Amino acid sequence: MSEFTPRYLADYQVSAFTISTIDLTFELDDTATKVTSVMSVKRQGSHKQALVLDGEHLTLLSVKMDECLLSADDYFLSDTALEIPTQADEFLLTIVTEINPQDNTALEGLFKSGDAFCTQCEAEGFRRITYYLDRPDVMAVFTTKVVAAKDKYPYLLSNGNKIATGELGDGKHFVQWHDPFPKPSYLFALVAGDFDLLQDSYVTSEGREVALEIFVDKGNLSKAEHAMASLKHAMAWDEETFSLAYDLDIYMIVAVDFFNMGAMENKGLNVFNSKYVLADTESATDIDYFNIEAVIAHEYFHNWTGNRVTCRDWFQLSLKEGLTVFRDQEFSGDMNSKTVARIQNVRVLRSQQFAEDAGPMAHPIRPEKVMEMNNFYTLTVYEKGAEVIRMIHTLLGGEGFAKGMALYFERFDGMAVTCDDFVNAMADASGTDLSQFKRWYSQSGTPHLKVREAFDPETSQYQLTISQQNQAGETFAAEDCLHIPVKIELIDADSGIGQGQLLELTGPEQTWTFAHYQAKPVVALLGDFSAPVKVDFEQTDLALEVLMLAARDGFCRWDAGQKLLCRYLHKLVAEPDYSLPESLITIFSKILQADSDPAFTAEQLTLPAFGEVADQIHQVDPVALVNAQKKLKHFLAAGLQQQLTACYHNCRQKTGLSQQQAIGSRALKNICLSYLAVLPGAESLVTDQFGNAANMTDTLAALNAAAFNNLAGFDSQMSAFESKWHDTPLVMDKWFTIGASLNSADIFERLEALLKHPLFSIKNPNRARSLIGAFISANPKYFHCQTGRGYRFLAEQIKRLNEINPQVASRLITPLIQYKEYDLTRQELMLEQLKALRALPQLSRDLLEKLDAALN
Ligand code: 0A1
Ligand code: ZN
Repeated sequence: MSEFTPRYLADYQVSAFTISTIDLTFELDDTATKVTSVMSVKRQGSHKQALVLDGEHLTLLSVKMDECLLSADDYFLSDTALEIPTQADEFLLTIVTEINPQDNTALEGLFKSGDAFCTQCEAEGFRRITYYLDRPDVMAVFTTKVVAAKDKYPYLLSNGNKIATGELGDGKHFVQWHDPFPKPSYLFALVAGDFDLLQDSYVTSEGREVALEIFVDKGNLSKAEHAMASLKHAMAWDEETFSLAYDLDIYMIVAVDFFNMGAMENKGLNVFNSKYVLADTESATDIDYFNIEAVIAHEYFHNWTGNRVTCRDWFQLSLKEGLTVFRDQEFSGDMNSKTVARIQNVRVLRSQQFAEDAGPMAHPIRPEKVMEMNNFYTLTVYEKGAEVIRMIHTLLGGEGFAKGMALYFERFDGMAVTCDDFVNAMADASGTDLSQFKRWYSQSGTPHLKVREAFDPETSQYQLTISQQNQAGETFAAEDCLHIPVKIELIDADSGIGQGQLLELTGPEQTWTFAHYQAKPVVALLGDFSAPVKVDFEQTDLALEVLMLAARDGFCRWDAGQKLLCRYLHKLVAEPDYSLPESLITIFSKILQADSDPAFTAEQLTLPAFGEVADQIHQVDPVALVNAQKKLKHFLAAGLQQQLTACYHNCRQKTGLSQQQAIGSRALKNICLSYLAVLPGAESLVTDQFGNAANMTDTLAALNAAAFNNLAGFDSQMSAFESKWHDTPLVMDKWFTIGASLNSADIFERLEALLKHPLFSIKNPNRARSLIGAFISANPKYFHCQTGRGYRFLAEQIKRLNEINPQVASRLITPLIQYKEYDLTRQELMLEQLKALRALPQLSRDLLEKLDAALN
């Protein structure tokens, strides 16, 4: 079947036709929306090819070329295309289609989120609205008229500026919008509904007054304030950092409850998962606040990196995503603690992206082969893509990078371009040779650095040797060395004073010599995590302890502690009775005493994630790893009990803190609680915090501690929580998540009961993820249980989702396709489920691509 054949980057060809304008009219109806599209089409170059428009799940009502109505004999219609074998070079094409938003549970194209109509067109959703050249390098000026009943849909929104409104008969009204910026179809959006509206305005550095509008479900107005403040911060930051100002007179954000992803950057009309808009201190955690600020900024930054300059084809997705993630990370670092924000990025890479890069769906940040584009909105394209941009920033310096950005916009504003175009602009503007660096776009698999050191007291010379090992790929040979920036710091063993330096590793192995050291210095490697690599370097416990306290680079201080903890987790996995050294207590006691930022101390005390350690151990027994984590946690909790208790109460009593300080203090308090809760007699502490919590961060910390340790108060706390938050969907998502992560042998009966809960709906992606996603990621002990019941549970839910929402199904299958990470028993149990899924009739393209990659 043609829709199931892969596409290759190497086959890219410019479009045979262009569309310069499209005039759309939507007559909205739950089950039969009529879409009329009038397009100016022009042949591009001299050829005789037919016009082939993309279209899926559409009912074609009519096709007109200029004034001539076509009959079914004049075109070919298939499940995926409308082919018009015309010889005309330039014409007006009018197409009328009918679509069914109500039944659109895939949430691509036009769908219903509760009572509102809403669209999602990236990557290839526009073809579910009308027949079109649905590819990012076809850019048109859109005019959109929306017609609907006025009482149910008082707000009718689309991209650009409002140009006309009016009343029609039958209680209907219309609004017409015009977006002056030519754009690809994936940036088209339409929303219709009844909302509360938060309004504000912003005057840009160019003097443009921009109306800022956030639309939320009725009753949620006060929960949009943080999003609005974040938007204004993002607008100011982009002006200050990159001299980029907003370009329309209105910027709208709509929060919806049904959404597959985080948010979407449609020109002038962002559509957001309500999770990334709504917050107040009672119902949202500090992490929610951080994420809202980051996602609001991410979508706003796309206006330049994505919309003004877009992607030539979908293989170039990282052109906009890697760059925009880098920009939002920098913004978050500036708005919060830079080091803590960086640590969070690295945790995501190590615990999830590395596994993706080691699994069957591994791909370069610029993929070369794609079957279903929605499968490539990945941690690799986004997060590793951002690391690649960060390395350019490191190599060029902030000023060089800013010059590169300026040249990029000077050359490509209004165009659809490639990753190479971006790197060339960076190279040309800064006079840096980035030709070798470009290989990062073609390689997959996490590069390995091997590090050796030597010290000669005679000559006072210290030598550092670094080699690189990379995996071969389609267009990348293992011998093709990468250009890797390695930030180091050499700490004088006597004085504790450090010297920083940037090394550029370009060959298979290089040695650097440093003179004038009386004693062997301690090296802090990969400052600020200067490259997305794994490092094999056997530093002693003592060296790591020096780094934990003395490295100037905050990331390195944190990383040394994580390495130490990983080392002992590995030992415990191999030998469950291994007795842990007292030195661990001594060093973490010093960490607790150090006068650091509490948010940073909390990070230092957080154990490496399950996924991160699993990725480091060949064919790990997952339950042995869970037990190792538990043992290490008990050991530290028991050894540090007094200090943790004092620190906990100290944080709890603090008053008069700034918002930032309060967030840090809560983080530290709650990590202390998570340790103390594993000790006997901890119930009262958890119950007390649950009962007295003044915000959602503290409430959830208590509930999580109760769930993790299966404490006696858990069920009554969950009931109290449910009664209080029954009507607040985003908070009930948290409730389902905690229910699914309970450490209790009857978890499977509980999961079945949660699936039947009146508030559970598998059709809502947030809700599906809050239960199924939480179980597979936050409950490794039972997900990986020996009976295979966890895998069976997941496979059953994927089977249901395959027909309802293939994108959600495809994301949830991740741990199963990464089966090679685990021991042979688990591998077999996972394979059994993968094979059963592969045999399903009506398998979606999304799942099929992943299953074939995993099983072949
Ligand atoms: N461009 C959006 C992400 C996004 C991608 C696909 C979607 O639907 C299939 C929705 C959103 C972003 O980077 O925020
Ligand atoms: Zn994005």
